[in-house]
Amino acid sequence: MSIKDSIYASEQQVKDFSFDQNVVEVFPDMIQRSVPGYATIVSTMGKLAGQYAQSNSNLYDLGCSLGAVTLSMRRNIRTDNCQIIAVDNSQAMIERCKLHLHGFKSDVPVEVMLGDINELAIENASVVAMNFTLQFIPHGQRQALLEKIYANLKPGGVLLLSEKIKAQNEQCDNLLIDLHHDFKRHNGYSELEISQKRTAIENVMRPDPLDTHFKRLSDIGFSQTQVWYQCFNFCSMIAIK
Ligand code: GEK
Repeated sequence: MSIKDSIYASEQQVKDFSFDQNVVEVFPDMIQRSVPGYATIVSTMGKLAGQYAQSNSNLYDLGCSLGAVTLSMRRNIRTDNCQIIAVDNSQAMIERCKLHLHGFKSDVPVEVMLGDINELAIENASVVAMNFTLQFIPHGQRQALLEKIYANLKPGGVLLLSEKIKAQNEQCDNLLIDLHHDFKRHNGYSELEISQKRTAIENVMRPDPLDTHFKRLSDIGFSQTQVWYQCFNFCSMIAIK
């Protein structure tokens, strides 16, 4: 059972958001109540991974947090000789992720690694999943990270990319932000929690517009990019090499 997120329930001097022990404790509740469609996105990413996994290859979960996508991919892999590599640069997340994954049995090997995905060697990949992780990478490093992923994907391999996005203009962006805040209110977050979380996250999470994602992925060489899920300013894409 997950613990209820009340990190921003009391008025406080808001610091920049970080994936520390306090966040780890409440993370499943936090992400479920904050990201529209999170459960659908995670389960569909697993199905897509099952569809695109190639034998004798690696599947990556970059910014794995507690390993939700790793678990979902692991449940769906029917191909021979695949392994999953799950990486996060938060020590607290990685420790809890290991515990979490050990709670479920599977024949698919999983390596859980503490590390910065910008420094990670990606090899022989058929599927690379980034579920709401790229948005935390500084803008100047996004292109190089995606180029590295593309270069080490096998032909026919896929990038599964979920992101919070910015709308084209301020009016539409405000509309999507309002709808998202309404979703959070509906899930029990107070006005104070919504506004303090917004302050905490604004310096660390910087969404790109959908056009920027499409152009970057196509410039890098991906032959097809398709949005398969969007609700308000949250979307999930598949990019095929
Ligand atoms: C899920 N995918 O539940 N290197 C490695 N990890 C990083 C880096 C980096 N440079 N920067 C951020 N992270 C998960 C949810 S959460 C999204 C992903 C959210 C990690 C960070 O520590 C955190 O665990 C994760 O990326 C982002 O399906 O909370 O909105």
